[in-house]
Amino acid sequence: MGDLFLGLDSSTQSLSAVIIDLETKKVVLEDSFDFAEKLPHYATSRGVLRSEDPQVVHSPPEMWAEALDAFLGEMKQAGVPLSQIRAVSGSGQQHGTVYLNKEAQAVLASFDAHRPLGQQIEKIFSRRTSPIWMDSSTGKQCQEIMEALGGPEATARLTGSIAFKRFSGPQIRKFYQEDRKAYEKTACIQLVSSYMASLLAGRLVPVDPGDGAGTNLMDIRTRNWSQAALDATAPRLGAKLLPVAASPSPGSLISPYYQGRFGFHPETKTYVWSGDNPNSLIGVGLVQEGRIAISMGTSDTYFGLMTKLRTDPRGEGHVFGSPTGDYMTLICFQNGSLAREKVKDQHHYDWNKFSQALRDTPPGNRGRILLPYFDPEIVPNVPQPLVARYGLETEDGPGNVRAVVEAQMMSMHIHSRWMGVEPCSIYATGGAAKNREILQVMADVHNAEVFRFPSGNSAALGAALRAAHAYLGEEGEGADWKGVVAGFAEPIRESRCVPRKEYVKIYRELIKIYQACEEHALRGGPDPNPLRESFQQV
Ligand code: ADP
Ligand code: XUL
Repeated sequence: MGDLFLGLDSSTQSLSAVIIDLETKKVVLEDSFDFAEKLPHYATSRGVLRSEDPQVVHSPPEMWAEALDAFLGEMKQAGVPLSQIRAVSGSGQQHGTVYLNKEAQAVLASFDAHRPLGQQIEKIFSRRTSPIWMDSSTGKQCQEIMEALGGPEATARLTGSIAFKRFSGPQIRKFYQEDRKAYEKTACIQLVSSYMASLLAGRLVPVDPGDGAGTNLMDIRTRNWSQAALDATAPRLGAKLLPVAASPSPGSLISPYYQGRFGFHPETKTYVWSGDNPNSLIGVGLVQEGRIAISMGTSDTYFGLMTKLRTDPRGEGHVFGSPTGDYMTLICFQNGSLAREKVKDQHHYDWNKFSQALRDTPPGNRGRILLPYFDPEIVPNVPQPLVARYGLETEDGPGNVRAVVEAQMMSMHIHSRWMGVEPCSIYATGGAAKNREILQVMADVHNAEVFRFPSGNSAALGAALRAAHAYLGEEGEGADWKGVVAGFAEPIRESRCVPRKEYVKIYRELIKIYQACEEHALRGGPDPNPLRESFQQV
């Protein structure tokens, strides 16, 4: 066995790990640790804490730390060769913020290998729970920040996105406004990625520019915090953030805690973590412009690499930093897997029955449309849950299954037009990418070939590849991205789903109808039913 590299992905519902062997180009481990199932004492539902207000969604940061400890413990027990790991990096769900007090620094530096991590970090938080990307309770703060920065367009030009409710800046502003005392007691604000990296390094680790772009606080061009954005967000915020990490950023040694407790080699390097989406870009091998990937995890995201900066004039999409030093574009749809699951569960289906329903119903669903905003939606902006059906009975299981998947694919098509890319092939990843019937709808709606990857864990794989790339760079062996990703981030040829001409034509029409339904339900547009009925008659 050659040099091993570990990539972790601290996501909404679980912590995942991928270990790669760079010499043999093999994935030697792929595993996942489910928060709600393994750590029920945090009383989360699928990793999150909901409140009565559907817009407020948090998670306990202690749970993420306990998961890291318990997961590594499971690996040690199972005989995973942790001592052969040369370097570790990771992915965090983006935008979530962790609030640490002034004790944090000293506690991180003195972890005791004889005691579980969870117990040792109990006292480092100035806020017990972390608002995460599903939280949409900061509409007011978004408006205030954009006003201070000269409007939505100016905000997007400066930070890569207009102010988004889930982004870290608006969330920090809300915390400052609602709990000033706790804000003052906060010595350091971390993102999920930099918090997890800090637990591994045993010191406070900075945010990387890829994830920093998801805060509305970073100047997208200089990749440093923007003083104007900091001032628009909360007083003295700059003093509570470490400077954005340089790219590439030097590694540091893993905390001795992990040697003592799990048998890591004392020279194991840790590298700054990034967001799950920037790492997924690497995990699906998008190190050059021109292709698009769709990740279907808890959220659905549509993304690609971009060499020249371009922002979305409608303000729905984002520009993040790519780990290659370029940019990436991304659009995030909140009602991804959770909406598919909602429909599946409402009709008491399992995934096999869900797939069967897709096989049993005709593409175009005879013009029956579902707007599936079971949760508040990010794109398009839907502040409160809203489920609308056009010509579709609530009880019709197969009809609703097809309608939810078609809605998601058509929405992606409509809201990604600003990117100006008509992809001829799409890389699908995330938990739902294993569902071939979903991928066929994706191919037909987007008129593009769709490929799946051997690993559904593109974010964890991307993190392992980033660790390898950074390590080789530091060891003087030099590493180009194409060489590092070759043999790993390659789609399964046989998974190819080809768009079918007759259905592409149907979807071209249905997309117009879907757009009319969206206009009707969200912006009081004209009744789309006459359009729908004429479609049904063709
Ligand atoms: P995250 O990383 O956001 O936690 P994952 O990428 O691990 O999410 O995806 C998990 C999701 O995959 C589950 O919530 C589930 O809805 C979905 N999933 C699992 N199996 C299937 C399947 N056969 N068909 C469709 N979706 C599936
Ligand atoms: C991206 C986004 C989500 C999270 C959770 O902007 O909000 O994809 O990163 O995975």
